Amino acid sequence: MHSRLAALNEWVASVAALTTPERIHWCDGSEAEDAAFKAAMLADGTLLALNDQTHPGCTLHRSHPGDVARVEHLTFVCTSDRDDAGPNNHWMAPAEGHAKMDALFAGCMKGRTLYVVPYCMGPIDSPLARCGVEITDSPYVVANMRLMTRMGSAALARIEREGSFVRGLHSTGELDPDRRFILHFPEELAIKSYGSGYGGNALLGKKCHALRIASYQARSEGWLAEHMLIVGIENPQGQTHYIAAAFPSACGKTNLAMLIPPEGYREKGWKVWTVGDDICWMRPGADGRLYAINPEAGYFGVAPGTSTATNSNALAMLDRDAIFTNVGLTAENTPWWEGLPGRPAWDWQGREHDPAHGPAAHPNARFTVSAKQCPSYSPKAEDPQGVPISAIVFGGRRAGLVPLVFEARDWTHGVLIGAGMASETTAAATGAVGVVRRDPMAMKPFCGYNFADYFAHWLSFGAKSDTLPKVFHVNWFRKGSDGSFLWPGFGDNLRVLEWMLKRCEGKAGAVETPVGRFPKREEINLDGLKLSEEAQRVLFDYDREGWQAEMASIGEYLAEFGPRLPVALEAERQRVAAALAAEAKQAAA
Ligand code: OXD
Ligand code: MN
Repeated sequence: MHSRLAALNEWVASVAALTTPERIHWCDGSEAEDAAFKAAMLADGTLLALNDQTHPGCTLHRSHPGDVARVEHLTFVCTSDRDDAGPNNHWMAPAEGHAKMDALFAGCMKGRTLYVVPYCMGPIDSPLARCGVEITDSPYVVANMRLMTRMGSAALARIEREGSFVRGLHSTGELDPDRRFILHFPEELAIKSYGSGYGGNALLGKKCHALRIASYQARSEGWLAEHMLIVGIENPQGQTHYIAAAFPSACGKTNLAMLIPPEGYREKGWKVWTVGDDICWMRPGADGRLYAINPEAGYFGVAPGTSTATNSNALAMLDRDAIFTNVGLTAENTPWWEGLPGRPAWDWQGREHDPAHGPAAHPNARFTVSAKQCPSYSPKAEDPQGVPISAIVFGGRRAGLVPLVFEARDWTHGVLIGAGMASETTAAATGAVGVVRRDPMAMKPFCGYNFADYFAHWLSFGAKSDTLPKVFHVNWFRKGSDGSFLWPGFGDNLRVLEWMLKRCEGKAGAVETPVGRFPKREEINLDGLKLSEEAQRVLFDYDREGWQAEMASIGEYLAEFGPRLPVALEAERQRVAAALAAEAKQAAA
């Protein structure tokens, strides 16, 4: 008996009876415990020590080469009614799911330690936070959960007080891709994950709890659990506006959350405050505004491409007490990935680096680090009430059509823009990279229920408040005729955020089009930027014919949700499509 909560003790006992571990360890989250786990992992090779002079407390983990990313095709939502999971999820009946997983879990922890990991998603004293317990046989997962969540005794005390918690059961199993499944039982607030030790498959607080289970819970409780960064932008007058932005995996959320103001902005006093880089839980406050917390306590960021030019805040936080996964190494035993200066000596699999084997770091190589180490970490990130959101931003990787920025005319239109989002796939999930797919609100892999109901839930906020955030869409990834990116991105994205915040304050104009409000070009500050003639034209371009085709394609996608799709969403799409058609007719006349 290790908890005052009988339900927790009983669950741990039943899992132990199924998985037959050699010993059970209840994690308290203390430094001493962490040090002991790390020492054991360094001794058995699970972790490798890095250069203690340059990277004190940092370690490297090399995952199984076949276990390097999220596995969307092996991820299921198990609701009693198949339609509740929707066409956006793989579905399995709950009884079948439990039977399948319990057969895999039977005896799987023989000779291993079963770790009980109580955690809290969100500031420990926040009414918006929610708790869970992950049972795992991976000490690497425990060490990551300690950085990524508020893990240990304080979380256990809250769980005992509240009496309810999300139950996550995880085993690395044999790391056999044919015996790998990640199942969610939202009606039972339960997760079962087997056969992977990697990231979102194994750190159950992150994608499984904070997005799939939480989105389901949020719907019934009247809030939103989203795949969004949260960033505070402080203007030279000292006012800070908070922006929540949804981009698919590996599309620059971490970089935007930690943006360094470009030259000209810094000197004037612009500052950027990082609240979160991946997940946002928001609910309406008494004033009708949406208040957001970051449920996570750390960053599990994509390493390749992170450099002083793209994200010097991230680099600054990675020189101590970070866990690196699948990066390369220099001859000095420091972490290395594509985008960093210097040369790799070893690749992510521990082989002598040979460009013929591909990049030194796996494209989905990651760092795990406490959020508190981020130089731009917002003091408001610990505020139990959350931060008020002024603007919601949707965006994806789109080589063509989609301009740098446009604004929704109202909430319903904003929901359509989010629902119609598309992006090129990245290495964050197994499967083809660079394929454009619809990824509504960047939640395609993460929504724990039918997208049709999710869109209805989003729409429902429109009637509840008239102080909701403005909604925008951005595209940092537009390409020119020679295939190169037209927008410099990174710090210069602040120029676009500045326009949005001026729009929120009623201080900037816009040009109405059927697909949204485009900026007046002179109102986006491009001073000091050397944009090509093509960039200046294309980044702000409104291609009516292209948008007509896009609206038709969004219509085809939304039709997949059948009669469950909210009428108001399809009506909004038709409104936009009709306005485009009318404009085209007028232009032809
Ligand atoms: C992540 C992801 O790890 O989205 O954040 O894949
Ligand atoms: Mn993510």
